[in-house]
Amino acid sequence: MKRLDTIPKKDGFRMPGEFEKHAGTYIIWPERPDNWRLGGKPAQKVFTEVASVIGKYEAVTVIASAGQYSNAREMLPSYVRVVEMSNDDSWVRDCGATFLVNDKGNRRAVDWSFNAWGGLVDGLYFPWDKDDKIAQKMCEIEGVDRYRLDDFILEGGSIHVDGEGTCMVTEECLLSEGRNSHLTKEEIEKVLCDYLNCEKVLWIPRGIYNDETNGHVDNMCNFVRPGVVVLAWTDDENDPQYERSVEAYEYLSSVTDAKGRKLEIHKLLTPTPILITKEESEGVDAVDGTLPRQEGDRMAASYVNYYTGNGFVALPVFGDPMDENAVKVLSELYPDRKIETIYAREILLGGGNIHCITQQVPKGTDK
Ligand code: KQY
Repeated sequence: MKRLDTIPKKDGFRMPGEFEKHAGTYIIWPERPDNWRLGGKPAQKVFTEVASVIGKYEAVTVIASAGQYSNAREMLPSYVRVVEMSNDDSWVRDCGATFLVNDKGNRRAVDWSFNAWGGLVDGLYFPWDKDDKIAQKMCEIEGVDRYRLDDFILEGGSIHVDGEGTCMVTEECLLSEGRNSHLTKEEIEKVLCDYLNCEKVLWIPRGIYNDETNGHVDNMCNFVRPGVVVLAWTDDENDPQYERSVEAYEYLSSVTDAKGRKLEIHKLLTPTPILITKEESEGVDAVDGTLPRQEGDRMAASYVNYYTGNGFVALPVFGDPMDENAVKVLSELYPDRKIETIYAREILLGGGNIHCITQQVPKGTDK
């Protein structure tokens, strides 16, 4: 498949909203022992559940390393496709391709540069070269040409779009030192608008407290549909999350989207703070250059990190009293989709959640 040197916006390609129809989704099988406890065994069970649930609604492809291919194939149901591909970790939202469509239903993709959330400044592991190749390989499998940006670092979890010209990001992440500090905010905005085909970028100040991705928007805020967002929220003024949510709410209340609409904002209460236990911490290998997992560290837990698929929402839950509220809020916001809950503490312990481990491929005219 070809590498393209033109601009998606000029070529008539746009990133669709995640709530638009999918051809399928990708997941990468977890195994690295310095991020996933006990060599990834508990996480593999939960990834299997995520793939199995999503696979009931849309085609799922799981990427597994050569060493894990047989194990993944054995654990996953036969309706999930497993392909062998080298990787550094399992966050396909971030290192995978960002797929685009045009009005005819043709598809292309953006292949951003990936540096493990901050490179040598504050990245989470080193090296990341295998992950940086994942998007290209996904494009080969899907048969789509790609726009490769060698000089622009971006993770898929740091953007959300409404498919109608609006992109949403956080300043904390997109302006972080380890990504594109050679560019101004205006220059970054231009790249986003050119490559996602947007007219307006909404800059939420910060994401979830203690989020090791420098505050990815996909843990903080999401488009339910154009003009409607959900925002992670706490009413506890003593929680460091409080001022982050309040400033985001005030910002989102003060702006309009690309179509000039005021946003309808729905608050999604976060779970009670989730801390790493001694046992969980002891299961993770300590490796120089990888973020350690220490007992008592607070994880960046949020219900906003859900995946929106064909006819369903895959929602992480934590065995917390707030789980029920999240199901209720999302059931009302998505009357036509089934809310599928998955107990996702093991994914959270790796530093993200269901949205971070999935990457949708939009439906085209060919698939
Ligand atoms: O939240 C994400 N999008 C990914 C988190 C990566 C964590 C790596 N340890």
